[in-house]
Formats: sequence, structure tokens, C-alpha cells
Amino acid sequence: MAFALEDGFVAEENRRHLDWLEEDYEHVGRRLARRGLDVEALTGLAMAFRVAVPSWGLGTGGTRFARFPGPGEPRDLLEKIEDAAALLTLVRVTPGVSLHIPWDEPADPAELKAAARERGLFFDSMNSNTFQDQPGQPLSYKFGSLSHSDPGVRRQAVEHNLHCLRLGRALGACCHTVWVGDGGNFPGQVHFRRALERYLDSLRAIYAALPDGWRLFIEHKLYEPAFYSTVLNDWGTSYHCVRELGDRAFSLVDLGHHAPNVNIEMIVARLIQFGKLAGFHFNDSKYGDDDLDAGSIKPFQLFLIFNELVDAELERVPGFRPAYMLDQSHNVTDPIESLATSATELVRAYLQAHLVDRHQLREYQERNDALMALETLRRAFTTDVGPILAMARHRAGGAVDPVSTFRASGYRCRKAEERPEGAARRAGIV
Ligand code: LRH
Ligand code: MN
Repeated sequence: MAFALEDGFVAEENRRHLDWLEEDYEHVGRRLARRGLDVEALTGLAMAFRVAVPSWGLGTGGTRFARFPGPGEPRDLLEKIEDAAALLTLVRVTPGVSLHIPWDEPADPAELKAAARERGLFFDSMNSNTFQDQPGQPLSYKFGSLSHSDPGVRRQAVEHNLHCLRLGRALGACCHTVWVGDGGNFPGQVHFRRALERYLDSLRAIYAALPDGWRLFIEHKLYEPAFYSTVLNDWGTSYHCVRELGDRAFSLVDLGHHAPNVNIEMIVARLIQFGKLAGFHFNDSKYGDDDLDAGSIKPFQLFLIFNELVDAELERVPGFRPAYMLDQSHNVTDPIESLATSATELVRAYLQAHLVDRHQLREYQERNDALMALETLRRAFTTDVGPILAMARHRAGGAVDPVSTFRASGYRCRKAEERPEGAARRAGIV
């Protein structure tokens, strides 16, 4: 019987924290009450927050230089599901799992769906992969996929996406995410307008096969693996494409897919206003698409993004239904610990955005009082909501302190015994 992180163990560990938690929770409650804020309502919001986990983030990630797998790595889909269940036991906000095909091609979809459901998990977005060639694949994606100059390659790539849709239906997923690495490394290599037209044409074939009730997400990216031009390079091009495709197509924002210093929160506001925000691949970065842990490098930017999201949520903007997903590469940390702390940083930014006095902010904006407008946001961002996050996890049956509870459980050591080294199959990126 595979070792699992039990609710009872988590509750046992929590008992060591309850005294200070109650005290700190009371204190933050009193402070927020003075600002007209209800700590119980905020705790409810934290408990209701949801973010999907990338199956490819449960194994150790790497770079083009190397990957250093850790002990007890998940070697197959079922072991990734075990680890996603352990994460859910700790933080309680991650029941959804995003799959990447063919990295996660299940032998038996029904068996996989059942294995997930019995652990309180479900499948969120499907993700296609036409940025790598698979063994025995007739035509190569070396020079692109959905935008390739060869109609045969485009058909092969479209067929792969249709396969992902069929699989996703069997697994009970609800949306499909398309990211392609198509582009060029040198000026002149790719005709920008014809390549985009071919890409859009291929997407039309995928959109036409979208199961009822599903949404199609397309993901723009400035560069990599192409280093001069990328066919879907920015949000503007993405917005044009989803407008062309139809009501069930939306633009997904991966935080790492923008040039340094781009105002991502403003792109989010635009896509909300245009009714075309799919949702997010949350992560963080210092330079390129570093896929670092969310909130680890630019926590204020993460807060400002959630400030736009909460503003739209409170205004009940029509059609506003963003899908939150993590998309990270855990090269030097335990994937479960990174996913637990990253999920927590998203809930933190979301809660802090709910602390913004939006009535006051609007007044300052109308009066062009720039400094007090900034101060209004800063006051929310600098409010410690840690006790509320911990209380929300505790009330939901999760861990007051996820990382210390995970380490105290010895989960990874037990998995190292259960999952002997060397048998690990490539579980995702590189
Ligand atoms: C591309 C990307 C995309 C995935 C991949 C794993 O950089 O963000 O979302 O398919 O990472
Ligand atoms: Mn992504």
C-alpha cells in the first residue's frame, strides 16, 4: 500500500500551532475590523480559492543544461496523482490537475479518472504538445506545428489537439490550452503574416471540435524556443485570434511569457475589459521564462494582478471566469513544497487585493491624488494576512504550516523507498 499523507497526521501536527494561530487570528481580526473588514468573510474567501496544479510540475524540472531529479520522484501518472493528493491534503486549494499530452497519456482514462476522484482530485485543463517530436512521429515539428508551411505537419498537429480533446472528455476536463513554440531564429526565416494566418486556420479546426461547454485557451509567449520571432508573441495577437475564433476562445496569460518590465497587470485589465481573459499560468521570473515559484521574485506585481482580478470580481464584470493554474519548473526545490508555498502566495495576493478600500481608491483616482492612490494599494499589500491563510487551511482540514508538516511526515523519504531511482521516466520539461 503506497504511503499517503493522512488528514489525521495533519490535524496532529496542527495541534502544535493552534495557540499562536488563535491569538494571531484574533489580533489581525481586530485590526481589520477597525478598517471595516470582516476577518471571517476573508477566511471564507481564502477557503474558496482554487488553483490547478501542473502535472509536469510534480517532478523535478530542469534546464537545457541539466536536470537533477530528487529522491522519490513520481515515475508515472499515478504517482503524480499521489503527490497531487498529498499537496491537496496540505493546502486544500488545489483539487484540479492540468495534464500535458503525451507526457501524461493515460493507458486507461477511466481508471485514471477514478484514481483521481477517490483522492478528491479532478482534471482541469488539457495541454497539447506540438513542440517536441515523439518516437515514430511521421512529420517533425522542428520548423513549427500549427503554423508550419507544410499542410501535412499542420494536419498532424491539429489531429494531436483533437486527440487531447477526446481524451479530456473521457477524463472530465473542461478546457484545452494550446501553446506552440512556432517561430523563427533569424530575420527572413518566417513570413510573419502568412505564418499567423496558417496558425489561426489550424486553431479554427481545433475550435470547431471543442466539446460542448469547453473553453479553448491560447497562450502567447515572447520568445523561446524560437529566438527571433514567435507566431503568437503577445497578448494583442492572442486577442485578435480569440476574437476571430469565437465566444469560447480566450487568451491565457503565463506571467513568464513577457519581456522584462512589461505591465502585465495592465494586460490583464485589458483582457478583462474585452471579455477575453482565459486565466493564468502563474509563476515568477527574474529574466526570461524562468518558471520560478509564484510570488518569489515580484510579489508586488502578483498583488497588482490580483488587484485587477478582484476589482472585476467585485464589479461582477460579465463573463469574468478566469482559470487559475500554476506552471512552474522546480529545479532545486521539492516540487510539493514549492507548489504548496506557491499556492499560498496566490491566496495571499488574492486576499490582500480584497483589503483594498476601492471606494477610497476611486476617490483618489478621480481627484488625481496619485500618492494616496498608491498608498491605498500599498496599505493592502503590506497587511499581514498570514494568520488568515493558516486559519483557512486549518478549517478546511489542511496544514497550518504546510512545509513543516510535509517534512515531519517523511513523505518524500517514504516515496524514495517506494520509487527506486533509475526507473524514472521523463516526467515533463527536459
Ligand atoms: C511554455 C509553457 C506552456 C507549457 C509548457 C510546459 O513555456 O509555459 O504553458 O505547455 O510551458
Ligand atoms: Mn505556461
